[in-house]
Amino acid sequence: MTRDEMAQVLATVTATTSGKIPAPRVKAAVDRIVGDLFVSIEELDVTPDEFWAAMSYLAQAGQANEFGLIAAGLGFEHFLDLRMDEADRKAGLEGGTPHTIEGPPYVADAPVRVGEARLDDGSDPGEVLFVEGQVRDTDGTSLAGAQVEAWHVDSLGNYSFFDKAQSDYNLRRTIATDAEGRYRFRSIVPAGYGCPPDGPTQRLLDQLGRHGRRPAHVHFFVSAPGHRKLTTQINIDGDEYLHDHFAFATRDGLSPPVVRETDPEAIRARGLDAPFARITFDFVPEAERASLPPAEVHRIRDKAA
Ligand code: MBD
Ligand code: FE
Repeated sequence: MTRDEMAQVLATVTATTSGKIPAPRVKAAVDRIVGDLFVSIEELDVTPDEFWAAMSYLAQAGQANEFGLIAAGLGFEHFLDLRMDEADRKAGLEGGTPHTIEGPPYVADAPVRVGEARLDDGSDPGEVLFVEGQVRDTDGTSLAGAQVEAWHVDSLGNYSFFDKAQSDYNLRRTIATDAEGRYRFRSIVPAGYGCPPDGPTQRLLDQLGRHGRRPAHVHFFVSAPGHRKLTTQINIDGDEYLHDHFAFATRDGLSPPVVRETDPEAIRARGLDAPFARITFDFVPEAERASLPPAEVHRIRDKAA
């Protein structure tokens, strides 16, 4: 088809029939994307069979609730994160903890604890992990009463809620910082993450010659009054997938050292009988100011019934 002919079809299908446009922003996006796809179909000479295979794929991805995974795996979530970075830079923001993508596995309303929490329910035989640190302002002031939401997978690589074999909110807690702005929690060292092996996302990655692995990591939301909500993750340092990452989420400064504690005294002091891992990580959310770009991303998130 010629360019002119394509422009004509596009004009026909994007014409309004009622004379009013209730959602101009939606219309602008849909018109643009439809036009871009017409061009892609033309230039790639996409056959009707291929087009309908793609439609069927999208339906399956929706049914499996994997659009969040696909958004991460195709780099859209990282791209959006980089665009937020650019907007922050232009607004003169600098010096806080780097943010990175949220990913799909957050579940709202995890139990809240003050100062410290245990995230695992005791049934996971994984290595014990202690994580602790402080929430501070960019000027060093400690932030008491900040909320640190943490979530991660078990030693098999699965998130509670999505994995119904785990107890409710296993490995998910909200910790309010103490008077010195400190938080700490006990958990187990998470395994790496892999996309569900039989799911639509992994099927697509297979066809692209890609794996669906992520390094072991812990997700965080950090919220403090007067501060911008921080969405970030720390990786377990040394993981083989640190820099080969299906969701492109690794950023400098987010792989703190893991200290392996083998000293019998230290082990006994924690009431344990085997060596454990320890990570120290401080969070520095940026102060909120008028006319900054929004820090909080709104998306429909899962919620336990
Ligand atoms: C995850 O666990 C995750 O953290 C991201 C970013 C994408 C998919 C799964
Ligand atoms: Fe994750």
